[in-house]
Amino acid sequence: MQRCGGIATMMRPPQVASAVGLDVCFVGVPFDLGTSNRTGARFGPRQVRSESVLLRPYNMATRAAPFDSLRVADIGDVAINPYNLLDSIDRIERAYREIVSHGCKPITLGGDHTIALPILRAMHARHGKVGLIHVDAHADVNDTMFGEKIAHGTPFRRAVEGLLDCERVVQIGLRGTGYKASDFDWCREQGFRVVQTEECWNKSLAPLMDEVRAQMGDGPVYFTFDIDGIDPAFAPGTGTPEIAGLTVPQALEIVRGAWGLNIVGADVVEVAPPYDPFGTTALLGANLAFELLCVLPGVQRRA
Ligand SMILES: [Mn+2]
Repeated sequence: MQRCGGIATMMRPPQVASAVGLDVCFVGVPFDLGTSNRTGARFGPRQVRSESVLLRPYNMATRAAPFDSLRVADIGDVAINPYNLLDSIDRIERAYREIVSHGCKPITLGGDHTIALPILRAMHARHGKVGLIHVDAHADVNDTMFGEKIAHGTPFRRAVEGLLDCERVVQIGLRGTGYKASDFDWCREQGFRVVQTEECWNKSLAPLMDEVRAQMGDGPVYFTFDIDGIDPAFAPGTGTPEIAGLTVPQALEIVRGAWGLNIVGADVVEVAPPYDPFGTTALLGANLAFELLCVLPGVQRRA
């Protein structure tokens, strides 16, 4: 792992060199070679860490106290190869295989969504096929992009090819314009539940999450949160924004609604600081990473 180099660690917990002895690690993946539109997500980890210094250790809504029962630290960034996408993907997978080999659950700060593929490969190596809670404006199930099998719009197509328990996949917040009108139907044909953003407008998502918990059952679940699932009014700092997205309270309902599941890892991806002049998107990303920490198995809730 690379050192954070004078930049704040995530929520200012200790920075350590590896996942040995940790229950949970924050880890950055400063990679955006897979973006199709605006680059800049490589700067996400450092800006999310910077904004995270405002966060305090207790969740005032759920009373979750993650630092009271879990050993949590920031292990820095995965050293990617900025000149080679495929080599970077291999480096990321190796880094995550190492993390999970110690029984440590990673909470990743991305990075574009391409990184979900090597992370899921490492999750699969440890846990077998996993369920997936996927919040995003996009399905990210293209077979190829410009002929390339690995890009930020293809990770879940690749993951269907052996990494996912497709009956335990939910995609929430999908919207916008597509390459074909049937784009999201492919997901449904695989067994995914697809909740397009129009189904989410103007209502609480707590009832949806009751159903998602039943869908996920007791098996391992990976939680991937693309910040562009949230409306660009709240999260402008991202590479592929789409209008009419989720609200921040809905995002919190989704994450908090994952409480009790067997979550084996999580990420917040696609925060792109060059389009985030006031740091609000990175601040939101930091809070979502904390909220994800708060629903991991083993976190206690104070009376
Ligand atoms: Mn997206």
